[in-house]
Amino acid sequence: MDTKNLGFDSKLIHAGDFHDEYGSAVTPIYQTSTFSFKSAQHGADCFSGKDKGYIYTRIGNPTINALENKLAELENGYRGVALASGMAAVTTAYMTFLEKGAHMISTGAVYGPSRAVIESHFQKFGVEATFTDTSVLENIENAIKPNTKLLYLETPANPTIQLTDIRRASEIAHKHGIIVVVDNTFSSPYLQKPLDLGADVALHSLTKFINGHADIVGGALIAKDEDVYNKIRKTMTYMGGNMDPHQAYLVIRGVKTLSLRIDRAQESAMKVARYLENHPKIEWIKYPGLESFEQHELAKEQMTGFGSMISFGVKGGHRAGEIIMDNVHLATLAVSLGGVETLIQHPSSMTHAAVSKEDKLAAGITDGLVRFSVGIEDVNDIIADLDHALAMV
Ligand code: LCS
Repeated sequence: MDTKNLGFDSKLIHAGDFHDEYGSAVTPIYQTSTFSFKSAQHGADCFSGKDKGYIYTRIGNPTINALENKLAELENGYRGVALASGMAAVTTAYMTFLEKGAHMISTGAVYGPSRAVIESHFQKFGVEATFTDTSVLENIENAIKPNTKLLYLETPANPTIQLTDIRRASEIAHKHGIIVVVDNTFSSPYLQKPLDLGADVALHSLTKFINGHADIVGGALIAKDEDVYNKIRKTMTYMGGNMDPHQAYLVIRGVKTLSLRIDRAQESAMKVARYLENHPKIEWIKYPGLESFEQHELAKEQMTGFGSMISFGVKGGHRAGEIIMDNVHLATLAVSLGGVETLIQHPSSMTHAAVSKEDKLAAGITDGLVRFSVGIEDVNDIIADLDHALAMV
């Protein structure tokens, strides 16, 4: 079925999917590492590209390709590459667009390991990086050098929820021939489409909203055109960060309910955010849906919804945050986000522990910051849980 002209919800269900010769209702799992050739000539033709037949699962697999095609349609991209984890997607993007002596500019408040891997691994190959507050466009302009090859944006950023204007940042980068990669994990294509806003690649930790059920780890890169796609595919195939067919099958299953899950979670997140905003023990709160959020207008411009990620600080700093985390019962104290269950965590000592204290503070990741991922439980239960924990402070 040609799904290109269908609506987003229909694409969630049908895009990329195929039915086998038995009429399977869903895309089957091709749990095989390799594929037999019909003849020696056929094998040679598959390798030369003359025949599009499958060769080996690291290079390509029908179940994995079905997911890649679905994600590409959801992001309005050319094609996608699925990977073993979100970090495999991050490092594959870095490997593809950086080289010896290259410089990259990145949002300062990115997921901790997305920053730490540059400092711990890529710098030893001569890569330089500037981590800056990309919500201020002049910071991007000022950071550009003759050797800048990559602008890496995370918006909303983990865990500060800071937004970067994807359209204007991409315009600046493209004037200098710089590739733009946007980590779209916090929004998913249901709420934000980086490629439509001018980026070259949309990146995902599929572990989060897209799979949505906290039962797999996965990642993806979706390219805006064939040239960018071919470069990414080649890096993934050589580096070997491919997804597994069973993992792909679970993501295909999980993503079908993406819009239903996000609709519920963000409706609840708005109520939770209003509750926290009015609570006397809350010092500050960041949620793009609140009028008090300083980039509320940008959120309305580039996102179609405000998502379900909230950051807040409790009066009393880190110790007060610890009391909340130790006294919630419905919310699970765990890293990750974007699943059907509500999660709470402390970025400074958990997800961003690998980033130095000075760099964390410069990026706005303070000791008192608590991150809350609103799930799809009854919102009254989520608020009652927070209310009980806040009473303990
Ligand atoms: N990008 C973002 C924005 C993320 O939040 C994460 C993981 C990744 C990339 C990496 O994806 P993974 O390899 O884990 O699939 N974020 C996590 C977090 O905030 N808590 O635990 C993992």
